[in-house]
Amino acid sequence: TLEEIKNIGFLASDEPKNQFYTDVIKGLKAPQKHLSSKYFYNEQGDILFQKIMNCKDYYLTRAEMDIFQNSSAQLADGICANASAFDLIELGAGDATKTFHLLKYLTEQKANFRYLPIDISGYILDVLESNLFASLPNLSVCTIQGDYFEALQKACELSSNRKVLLFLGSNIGNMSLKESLDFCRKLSQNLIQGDKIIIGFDLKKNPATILKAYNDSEGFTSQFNVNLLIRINQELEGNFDIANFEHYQTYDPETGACKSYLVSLCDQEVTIGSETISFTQNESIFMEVSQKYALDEIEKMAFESGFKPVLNCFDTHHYFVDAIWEV
Ligand code: AVI
Repeated sequence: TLEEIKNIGFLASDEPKNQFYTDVIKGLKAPQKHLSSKYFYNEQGDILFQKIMNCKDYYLTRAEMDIFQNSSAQLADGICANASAFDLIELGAGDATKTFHLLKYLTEQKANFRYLPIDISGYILDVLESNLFASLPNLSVCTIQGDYFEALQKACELSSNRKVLLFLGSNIGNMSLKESLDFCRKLSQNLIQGDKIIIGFDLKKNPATILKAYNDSEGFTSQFNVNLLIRINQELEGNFDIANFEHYQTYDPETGACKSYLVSLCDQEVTIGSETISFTQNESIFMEVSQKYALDEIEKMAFESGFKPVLNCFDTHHYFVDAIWEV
């Protein structure tokens, strides 16, 4: 039932805080220091990500918005919205501003579906739920806070409807190539024949356009990265001096990997709880990958993970693709 699904949120949000501590210490003690970008999204991180999405250099959100604003009918056709009752389950829904256009179209078409947005941020889900209630009062919504798979598995166990997953925003780009393949395999294993997924990929394009999106002139991406150090200070008794770190972004057009780092500007020691981490001048912390794809790489990923490609929807500039795959 929807009530049972809702309870998953409580389980997921009880994840022990020391998982964050363990991951941070492990990452900062590795030969190449690294932190996980999944920890970017505290309340301040959500605010900064909103600013990134609205800034002129970050084209991804506008490109995918273009697809949802102008091709919702095509997307609805691709997922066979009128064929049978289905659950539209969105992984990492955020504020669902793009999905809103599809939800509106489906509601107008009287499609028989429920919307189950999953997100790690309870704050964003609360905002989403009240916005949807105000704008689409007839839509059946059940928000689920938590980790993608925990929440998805439970949602799949508890519902016998056909499933359509949404995994938008190039969130898949924040995984390594191996992780993304494993992730898609796990998705297809949680689905059954006839279920579908709409998955958003940022496409390879002029390298300068990509680099600019992650080196925005307003400095939001830099703040977004540094915010994780501030979060460690606040939540894990850290003492990072953020003035001693600088954001550095790379893009490799051969591999499509766009990577962000924080570089230590001096030799320094940072304590986090009972641990001390030493940095040499110019040593980097790898923060995040935002992988860019070619269409043939996307198709290959579909087949290798147990899906068949159905349809590709593009924005006007062909910067971005929402691919529909079927199990
Ligand atoms: C959420 N994700 C798809 C964003 C991206 O483009 O990789 C996160 C982000 N990092 C820096 N800017 C935006």
